Amino acid sequence: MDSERKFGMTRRQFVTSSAAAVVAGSLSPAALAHEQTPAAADRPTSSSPSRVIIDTDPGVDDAFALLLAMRSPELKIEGITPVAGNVPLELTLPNALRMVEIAGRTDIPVAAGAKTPLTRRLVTAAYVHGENGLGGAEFPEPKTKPVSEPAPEFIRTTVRKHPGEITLITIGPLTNVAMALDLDPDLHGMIPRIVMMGGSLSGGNITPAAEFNIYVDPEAARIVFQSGIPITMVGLDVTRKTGLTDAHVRRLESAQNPVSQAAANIAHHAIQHYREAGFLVDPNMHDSLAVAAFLNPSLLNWKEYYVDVETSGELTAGETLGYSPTAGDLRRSAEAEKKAAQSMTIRGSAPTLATTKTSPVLRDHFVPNTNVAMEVDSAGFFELLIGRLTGK
Ligand SMILES: [Ca+2]
Repeated sequence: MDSERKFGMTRRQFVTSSAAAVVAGSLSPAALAHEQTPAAADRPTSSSPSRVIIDTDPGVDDAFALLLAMRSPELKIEGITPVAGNVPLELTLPNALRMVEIAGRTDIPVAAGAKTPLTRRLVTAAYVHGENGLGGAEFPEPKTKPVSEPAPEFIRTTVRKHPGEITLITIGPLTNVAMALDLDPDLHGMIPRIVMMGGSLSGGNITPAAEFNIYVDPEAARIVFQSGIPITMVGLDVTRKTGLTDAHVRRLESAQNPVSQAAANIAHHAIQHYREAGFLVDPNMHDSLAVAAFLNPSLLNWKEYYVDVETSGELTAGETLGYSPTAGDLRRSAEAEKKAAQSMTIRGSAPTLATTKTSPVLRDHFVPNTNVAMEVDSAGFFELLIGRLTGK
């Protein structure tokens, strides 16, 4: 896909103009007025399944997330959109196709996404996911083909077919989503929510500051966080607490269905890969926790923040910053807290001596754009994950 040509302007111009619009406070009032609904309100409770698109870079934990989603009757998966991330697109695309074949769900369209981040060279995580992205677990070449539409166009047309209905579950770098939002200036108003594995308010994994998905394409992440679409962020703050153990693998192996057998195979290789690398912790199930958070938000505790993304830091690009009038050590009375939220300026770094500019003000008062997962019931999560994969 020639993503550069699909942009009306170059990627760099788009990113710059988007960031400038936000700094100047010129985002549409509609975008700013998005009320943050509690995560529990998103739980698919109605009898008809919830429409979702899953944007992914499989990836060991992506494979688990996809299998969990395809085994969850609460979801109507409108499409899967692989993107370059953990490994290059040449691997994430066939890996996604392998998962739909294993789950017997070749009815789900798979649309190939971006090969590179918006403005950066791709950095992969083969050191975690193995050279093939699945921890070295081998599966046959997929026979299924992707649809002809590139992922950003697929996201655009599918959302437009069901405006206000499709939740995006994003478990990779946000390149495809940012490109879809650029293709169609009205699209953000038709997406009720993004449930994201990404970011962290407690330090990164690929750098001390940044979580991998945001690090790979911080410019795309910034566009998404500033889009006005309400975001549910399942970041390292909680996903670090989900370790896949040998006991889980044994349960997966004991179930005689292709999904649990494939999951056991990937899990076995991933744990082996971790041990060989000298890790004393178990592989985290980052991405399947995001799917689980959509299926059952009560597995996690949530707190509202205004989240923004560092894009220009020499050491910190990809860091997610959570602004809240109640963050840190400050404690106020309820009344003072309400006042503080009204008058809380959300600002960037202090201006340097070399410039006459003032400190960039992102918002002149506190408006939360993100529900951030703060704590997780890890045992409850694994019951859901392993239960769905084994069918028991
Ligand atoms: Ca992923």
